[in-house]
Amino acid sequence: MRILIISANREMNPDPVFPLGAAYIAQAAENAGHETHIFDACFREQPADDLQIFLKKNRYDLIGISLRNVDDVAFPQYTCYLPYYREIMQTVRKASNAPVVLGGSGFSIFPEIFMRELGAEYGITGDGERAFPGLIADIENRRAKKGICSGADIEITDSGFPLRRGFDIEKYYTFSGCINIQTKRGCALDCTYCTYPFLEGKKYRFRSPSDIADEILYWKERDISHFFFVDSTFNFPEKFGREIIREIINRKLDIKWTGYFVPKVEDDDFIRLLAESGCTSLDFGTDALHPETIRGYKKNFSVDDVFRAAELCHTHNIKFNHSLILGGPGETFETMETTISNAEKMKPVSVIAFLGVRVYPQTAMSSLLSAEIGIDPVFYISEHVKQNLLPWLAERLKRNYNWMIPGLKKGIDLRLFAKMRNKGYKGPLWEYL
Ligand code: B12
Ligand code: SF4
Repeated sequence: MRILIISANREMNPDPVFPLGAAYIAQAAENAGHETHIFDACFREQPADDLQIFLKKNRYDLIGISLRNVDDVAFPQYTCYLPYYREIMQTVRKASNAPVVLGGSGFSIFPEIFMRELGAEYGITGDGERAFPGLIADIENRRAKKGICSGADIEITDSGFPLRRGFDIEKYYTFSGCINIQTKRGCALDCTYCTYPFLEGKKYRFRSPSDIADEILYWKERDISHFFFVDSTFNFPEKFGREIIREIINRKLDIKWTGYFVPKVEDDDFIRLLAESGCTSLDFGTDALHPETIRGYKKNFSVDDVFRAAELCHTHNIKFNHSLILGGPGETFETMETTISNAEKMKPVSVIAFLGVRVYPQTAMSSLLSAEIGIDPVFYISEHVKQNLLPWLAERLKRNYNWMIPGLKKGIDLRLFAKMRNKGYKGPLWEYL
């Protein structure tokens, strides 16, 4: 079959992100013997117009659309991407008769609503590598059932890696400052607001460290040396994180890298090894720094753990960012003040603070809301701070120049970010604050 994969995402904040999921399924379709093409909307000014022209020139038997994001989770000034996805879908319908398959993390969170809103023939939730070629085979054999099917959690031990043909790697490397790599899937933890255990499963599925190192080497041979490990938490379980670090060190890969980390470190040696392997910064999923607020989110660390992790980072010269959620369940101005002042004491390079919790249907937090949770985002904000949250934060953080608040556009200057990338800055831009 002639297959087209459309990667619809065009979000540029904090960086344009290479569409790893779309690349995985394109590779899977190619491996199954199908002629696979890519339409990537990311850097296009007029993606719908370009798509129309593209589809008029090329005929496809099946079109897959990858929906990574639903919205930007940025209260109060949020963006919901559904109207744009509708435009893409309408363009596909106008210019092609091919049936459409939807997939991606955004789709997997709201499959029924996306199917209804976009009117696709098929949808696949979860992993696409096996389910997508399976569906193509069923369509070829005329036994495919319309509607949503689940891509059951596949084994990824030695699944290999996508070669990402058809994407503008150079542009992604310039403007996102890295190439992204996934080392495992799953999160066994249970934070009350988080979709990751639902999206990737609660059971860890690990790639082999040598397969990961082979992927790094593949890119190194193409002059790419900065990486982002997209795992939900790179250091949990820490033992697997160590195996990857050792592989990077033993094979002398000589890279720079970053990723998401739980702010809890077993021992000093781990941070030392991280630095030795080329890790330049850790993005801590801290959320809060008041004991009760942390407990409320069911995090697996204490405030003391975070202080210790921060101290070790300073000792080994590794930069770190705290990602925080301000205004969640039980939050008061007092708990928020504790979180902010504790964060300040740790001297992070930067802090990214989200306001309120974007609630998802599959999470424990959804039971706290009576409103319907849909694609247009619903944010939970504690009753104790609802009234004065924005003026209070504006005053409290007015001199915190290294704090970014996506929902207030504080610290976000996309033109400056693009200029920095043009000048060759690599890694997360917050590292340079
Ligand atoms: C790593 C990550 C980031 C990193 C990315 C770094 C990098 N250089 O890659 C950073 C920090 C930059 C980031 C930023 C943001 N992120 Co983010 N991110 C993730 C995370 C943890 C992993 C994404 C990933 O690479 N997965 C690995 C790939 C292989 O998996 P996948 O994309 O899901 O693809 C599989 C399936 O979905 C499926 N599939 C994919 N496409 C298709 C298509 C078809 C047709 C089919 C059949 C199947 C299919 O098959 C694939 C292989 O199995 C996810 C959460 C998660 N666990 O998924 C959030 C997630 C994608 N992010 C999310 C959001 C919101 C954002 C931001 C908007 C937040 C913000 N305001 O800053 C920005 C947007 C950035 C952008 N430009 O788009 C949300 C999206 C949901 C939503 N509410 O919209 C997620 C799901 C987290 C969440 N809150 O639940 N993110
Ligand atoms: S917030 Fe992080 S540690 Fe908690 S469930 Fe989500 S991915 Fe796992």
